[in-house]
Amino acid sequence: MVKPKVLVTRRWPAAVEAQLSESFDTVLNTTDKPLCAADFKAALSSYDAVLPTVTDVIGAPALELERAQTKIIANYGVGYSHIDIGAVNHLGITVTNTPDVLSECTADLAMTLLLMAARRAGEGEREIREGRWTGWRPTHLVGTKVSGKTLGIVGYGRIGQEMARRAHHGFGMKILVQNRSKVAPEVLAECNATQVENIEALLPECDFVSLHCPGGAENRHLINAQRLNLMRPGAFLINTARGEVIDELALSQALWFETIGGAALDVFDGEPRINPALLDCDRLVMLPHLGSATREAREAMGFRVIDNLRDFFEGREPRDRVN
Ligand code: 8YV
Repeated sequence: MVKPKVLVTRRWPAAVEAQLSESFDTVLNTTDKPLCAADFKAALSSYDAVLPTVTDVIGAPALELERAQTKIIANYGVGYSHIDIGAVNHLGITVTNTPDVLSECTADLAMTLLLMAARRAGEGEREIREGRWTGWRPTHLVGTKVSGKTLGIVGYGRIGQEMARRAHHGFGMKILVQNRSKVAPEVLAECNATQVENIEALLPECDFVSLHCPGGAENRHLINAQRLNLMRPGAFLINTARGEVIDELALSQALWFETIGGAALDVFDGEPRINPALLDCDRLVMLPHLGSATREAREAMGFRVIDNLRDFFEGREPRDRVN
């Protein structure tokens, strides 16, 4: 059988690249630079499968094709709001993602951010590195206790549930949930969580709010100035979902005027560009999209892509089809 021709848009863990190359006629983008729309258009006309990441915007310009050679876009990552699913559907292309295998690591990172923001870890680190630490004193960098507080989780999918487990079983936090559909009682019961009607009902009740919903147009600026105003003074906002979910200008103002206690972001609108308004905010922890960045998760994500390709090219329904 002729091996399907597969394009990998960024460098992946070596073990995954090796396995891909064994099973498929694989082309690696050895420059490791994101491809542009024209590159994608060309790729969709010549490869059987294209394997993008979050840095690959596959929108209208790349998809203006009469017909595509590509049969499957197997995304390396769980979020796929960078792919215009409507336009892809017109071309009859299957799209898959990599759920489950990064949930624990992403929740670990969300918990890291929550703790860093509450305990002012970023500020402390900057102080030491900049030679500004003058020694211990009772009033120095006093943060907020995490244990026993209330955590609101927006989006109770796999990652949101992993976050709840860490916060509830590890830190005795009370869990409130906002989710677009009704969460099964037994799923809520695992962390003694309560689902509220909508985000307006959630925000005023929480000491911490962690975002785990999808990105894309439907959730763009879900957290806007009005909703930031509903948060408790002193509350913290954590985002490991997608940058566009937060109106970053409104967040910078809430931080600047101290209407909330702090925030911690792993994702940014238009990343890797950082909105300059955020850079001036001291009570803000920022990480460069590290949610799934562990050796274990990144390898598992790659092998999950391979599973989907095998399913597809061997005539089975791919396990993680999203369209
Ligand atoms: C991935 C992520 O590493 O899977 C996702 O949706 O946000 C990340 O943690 C990244 O998207 C890889 O494409």
